[in-house]
Amino acid sequence: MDPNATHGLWADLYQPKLAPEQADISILGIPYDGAVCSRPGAAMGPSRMRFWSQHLTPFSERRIRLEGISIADLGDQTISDQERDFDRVDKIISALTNLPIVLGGDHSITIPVLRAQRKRFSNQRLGLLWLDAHPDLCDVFTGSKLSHACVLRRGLEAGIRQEDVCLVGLRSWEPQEIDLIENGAMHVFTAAQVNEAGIREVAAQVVRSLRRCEAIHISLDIDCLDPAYAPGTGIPEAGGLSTREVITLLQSLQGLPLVGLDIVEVAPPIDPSESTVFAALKLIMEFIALVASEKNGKMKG
Ligand SMILES: [Mn+2]
Repeated sequence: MDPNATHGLWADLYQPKLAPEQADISILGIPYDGAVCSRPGAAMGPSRMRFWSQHLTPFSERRIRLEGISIADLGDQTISDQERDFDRVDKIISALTNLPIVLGGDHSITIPVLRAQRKRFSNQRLGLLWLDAHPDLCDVFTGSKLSHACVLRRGLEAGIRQEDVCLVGLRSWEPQEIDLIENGAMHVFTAAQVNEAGIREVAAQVVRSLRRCEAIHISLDIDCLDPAYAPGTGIPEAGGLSTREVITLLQSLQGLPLVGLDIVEVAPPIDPSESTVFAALKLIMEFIALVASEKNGKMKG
């Protein structure tokens, strides 16, 4: 912990005495970057996000008070054998009674997250908002089905319907992904389309698509952002979204039935200014603000 911290863990929202099942949100770190092809470092993501979370205030940027939200931090789950340990993560998340925020790690850690969410909401239509430079739709990549380039493909296999997936920020493709992107039923919004149409228009289309869903998970690869805003990531893809655009997109989800977030590919060792860690934390706090507004609204209503 940081002796110079201005706030407690998770902007004072962490309540160590609260039983995890009584908290609104469970935070789980998965410090694993064994599925990347180059430039590792995302394994350090959870610890740096926790560290700097003690310097955040319990407000959203629009001054929504977050203090009514309680967070249980379940610590980290170590991955040494992907297949075996992903099953363990799947079981942990499947058993949660509150809303998970999962900290990567490389994007492969989202594979058990999507499987677990699919099970938790098995009787409901599960939507997925996928914020990423990459669609991660490869079947096999560098010899592995559990590569960080195969995550969404595994999610579809777990039963998430293509028409309930919105991808925003895309700008890089593998040959084996093209057929699904061009001929599939997913809603694709490239970074270029966001630039041309404007984020408010794209956000409106995303909301229109996801409104049909009864539960919505967000998978946020920090490389959806332009490397100008998030240079500390394994594959910094030029031509990306601004932090401002992603905040606006998140804020426009107000009122939708959000059930979880994972935030991945934040790689502190290649992020000398740590601005990428802070960008991730900003987006997490804006997500928590959505949860807080929903809770406040329910209490009033
Ligand atoms: Mn990516």
